[in-house]
Amino acid sequence: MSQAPLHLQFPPNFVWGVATSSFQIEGAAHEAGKGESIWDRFCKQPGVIADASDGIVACDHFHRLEEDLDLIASLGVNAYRFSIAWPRVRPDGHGAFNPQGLDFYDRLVDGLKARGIQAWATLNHWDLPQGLQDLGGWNSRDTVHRFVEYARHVNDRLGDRLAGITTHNEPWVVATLGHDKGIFAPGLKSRKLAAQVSHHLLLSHGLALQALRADGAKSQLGIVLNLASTVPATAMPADVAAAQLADSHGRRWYADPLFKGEYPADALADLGADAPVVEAGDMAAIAQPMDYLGVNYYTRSVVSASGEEWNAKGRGLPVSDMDWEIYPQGLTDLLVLLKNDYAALPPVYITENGGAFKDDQLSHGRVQDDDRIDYLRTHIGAVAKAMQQGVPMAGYMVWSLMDNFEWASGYLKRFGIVHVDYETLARTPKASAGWYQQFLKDWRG
Ligand code: PNW
Repeated sequence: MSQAPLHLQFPPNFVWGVATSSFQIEGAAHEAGKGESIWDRFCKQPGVIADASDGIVACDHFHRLEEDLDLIASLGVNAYRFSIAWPRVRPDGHGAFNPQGLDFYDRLVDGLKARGIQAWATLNHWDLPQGLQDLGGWNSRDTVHRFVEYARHVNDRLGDRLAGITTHNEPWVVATLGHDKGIFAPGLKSRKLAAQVSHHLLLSHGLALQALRADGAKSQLGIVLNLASTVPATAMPADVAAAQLADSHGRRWYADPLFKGEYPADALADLGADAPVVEAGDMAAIAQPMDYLGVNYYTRSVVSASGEEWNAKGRGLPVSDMDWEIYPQGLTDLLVLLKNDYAALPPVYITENGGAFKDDQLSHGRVQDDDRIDYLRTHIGAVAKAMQQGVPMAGYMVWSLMDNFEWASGYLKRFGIVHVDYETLARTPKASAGWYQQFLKDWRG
């Protein structure tokens, strides 16, 4: 089958962007009245961050805003996805709002507007105010209401210039990696806690959407889920069943409430006494219609009944520097599955896609990251393929604009299309940035 060149497969109104998050790039952890976040606190725990680093300086984006805005513009993207640090806006999460808390984002949003770039703001990319954690964090139903207050405050001040507002980034990661596995902040280890946290995250999403709509919000409103295409390791019935249950705990646990107003029965049964407390009206609130769904895709998930980890590298399959299998077909499969499973599926944005690679070394002032170029090209191709199969695709954003604090991996894993030298904080566009720039130039025609 002959195919048109990749750039011709996307319509003129397609949204192309790069993405970041506040804790991973901003630094200025104790400036301009910012309060402590659970990630500031978590990083102080010995042994939890691979290089024992933190986000106190990170990429120093807070002090390099103009330079970074020019960098974003130089790529030729028409959208930038960033997140707002909740503890900058309301330092302890429940007391007084910080009067200067949104000044930085005000300048960011104006700077994007001046450059003709859409602003897509995420309200919660994991940096919960520590003051709320001290009151129970996402396990407490009160946090749901504090989130709605914060969302309304942001919308009042910035909403007129935001193309999109995302309530939460990857609630599965917050619930499961933060509250069950304990490898992300706040570092807790209880399946029951994680289940309640997931429900409160979803509920706060729904209530925030209701409140923002009542306030007359003009931005597109939605949520971002991390999703993998989940397949059994073999055709054995036990593996098939295990993959189905894993898909229910990962994808359907979030997408079913959002689009069908109910938790998947098999995951609920599997949780048993660990299932969350759900109050009357919660499920209807969660199922507010959304203007879009954001999907973060990195790899597929291969599941076996034995619970054994699928070792893609050991099998000679291509992997990134995170040892995540590089599998673009999984993105097409996932998107088609979403279309088939959810009649109410709104426009879909890939809000994160990218990788950390071993060829990220700066040498003679250049980073020749051919692996990343391959990754981006094939995954953008996978998006085009999904679109041809009727999935309502609306945009694609690369993770990430620049190398940054990769959570438990610290600064050891680099996802940027722009290299950051953590000694000098100099930014150097990698070969992949040049590739993306040229791709977008071709697309604009
Ligand atoms: C996402 N997992 O995190 C986040 O949204 C980004 O902040 C992050 O930098 C990026 O992906 C790369 O990791 C994830 O283990 C972290 O399944 C871990 C997982 C998924 C997503």
